[in-house]
Amino acid sequence: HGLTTALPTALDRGEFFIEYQPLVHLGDGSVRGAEALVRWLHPQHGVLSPDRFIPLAEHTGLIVPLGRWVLEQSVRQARAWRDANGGDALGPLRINVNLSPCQLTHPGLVQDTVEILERTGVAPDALCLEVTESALIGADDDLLKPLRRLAEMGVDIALDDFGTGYSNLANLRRLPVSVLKLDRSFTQSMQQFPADPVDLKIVEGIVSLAHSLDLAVTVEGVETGAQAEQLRILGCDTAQGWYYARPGPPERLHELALADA
Ligand code: G
Ligand code: G
Ligand code: MN
Ligand code: NA
Repeated sequence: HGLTTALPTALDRGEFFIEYQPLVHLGDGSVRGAEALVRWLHPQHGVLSPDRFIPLAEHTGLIVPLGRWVLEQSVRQARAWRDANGGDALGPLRINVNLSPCQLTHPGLVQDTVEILERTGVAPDALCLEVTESALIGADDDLLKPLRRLAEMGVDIALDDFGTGYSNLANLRRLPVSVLKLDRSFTQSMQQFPADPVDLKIVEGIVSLAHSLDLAVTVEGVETGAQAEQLRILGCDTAQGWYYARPGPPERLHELALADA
């Protein structure tokens, strides 16, 4: 239908843009970075969320050039924040970028990433690539190789939507990941006070396992101060959610980072 025919030329027409949602340190509340979230400003339908067009982009193959564009824009933005901070005076703001499974199997991933980091002068450890847990289920060595290469360079790999059903905790050891992003459903179950005791135990167990494997834990979908406090007590490291900020323009992220410096 309409979206399918408009999608292939949307990139050339400059109709995509990126919003940034802060990642906040749960211990001290400081802004540590942001996740890049792509949107499509469609000439007739207005702003479309990625759920509306990422599956289409994956199906048509546009996800490879679109994903490369998102990566380049986001890393450029991280560089711009750094420059606006007078170097890293406020501490480096890190950038998280989502990777679709199709990008993982595309042979240009490592080289494109290296080139973008070199062109922008951004250090690999300022970049975190988010891959969903389901994309890596049963992943063979060929699929993991590019991620391993990137991890060896210092790029962080995060397992997104972690805990949504397929988790094989033993499998974690063989994945080149350094961050677990706990799925929003865990945060939602911290809504009631006291939270469900079984959910508390599960999160406690995941955090303890993650830390014992040297992985950091990020929580998504934090909407209230009570959730943030509960997750902080459970030992989670970083949080993201409407309680802190909705996804927004890059200037907003910089204001938030300055405000708490
Ligand atoms: O806030 P939001 O509606 O933006 O995100 C919806 C979903 O779209 C999330 O699962 C997010 O991971 C995904 N998403 C957002 N931006 C990108 C992107 O640049 N690439 C890919 N592959 N997924 C994205
Ligand atoms: O990559 P991922 O699937 O985790 O993308 C994050 C998604 O979560 C985006 O759609 C983003 O807009 C959404 N989101 C971010 N913060 C919140 C929140 O506090 N509550 C809810 N319900 N959704 C959120
Ligand atoms: Mn994500
Ligand atoms: Na997620």
